[in-house]
Amino acid sequence: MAHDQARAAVITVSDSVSRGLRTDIGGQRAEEALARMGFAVAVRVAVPDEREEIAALLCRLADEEGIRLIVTTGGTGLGPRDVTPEATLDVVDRIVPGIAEAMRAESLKKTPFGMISRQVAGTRGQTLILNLPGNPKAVDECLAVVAPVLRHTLDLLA
Ligand code: MTE
Ligand code: CU1
Repeated sequence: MAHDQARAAVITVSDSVSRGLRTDIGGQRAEEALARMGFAVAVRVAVPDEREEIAALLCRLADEEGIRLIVTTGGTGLGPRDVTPEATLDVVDRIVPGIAEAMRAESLKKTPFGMISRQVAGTRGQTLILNLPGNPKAVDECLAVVAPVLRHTLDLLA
C-alpha cells in the first residue's frame, strides 16, 4: 500500500489540552508534519493522561478505523501522570526499539532532557504507533528522524 494514501491519526495526551485549558500546539505540529509527508490525517484528538483511555483509543483507531500510523504527543516523561508509554505497551504486538532509540538520539543532540522521554514505538496489526514528547520542537525533530523509514515500515506491515 502506498504510504501517500495511508491514513494517520494524531493523539495529544495531556490533561490540560483535553480540558481545553491549553492550545494543542504539539498536535498541530504533528498534523502539519504528517500532511507534508503525504499522510491523510483522518483523526486528531486530545485525551487526558489516563492509561486505559489512551489504550482504548489506540485499539479503536488501529482495529476499527483502519488507521495505519498513530502518532501520540505528550505524557512520555516522568511526571506522576505520564503514562503514554505504558498505555502503548499495553496494546502493541511488537516493539520497535530502534525507532525510539533513533528519536531519542536525535533529541539528545538538541537537549540533555531528551534522555528523560520514555517514548516507545510499536506495531499493532498493520498499524505503527509512535510516541513523541509533548514539546512542539520535539514533535518536529522526532518526526524528521522517522520520515525516511515510514513508507518501507508501513509496506512491511501490509
Ligand atoms: N526531545 C526533544 N527533541 N526536544 C525537547 O524539548 N524535551 C524533553 C524530552 N525530549 C524534549 C525532548 C523533556 S524536557 C521531557 S520532560 C521529555 O521529553 C518528556 O516529555 P513529555 O512528558 O512531554 O512527553
Ligand atoms: Cu521536561
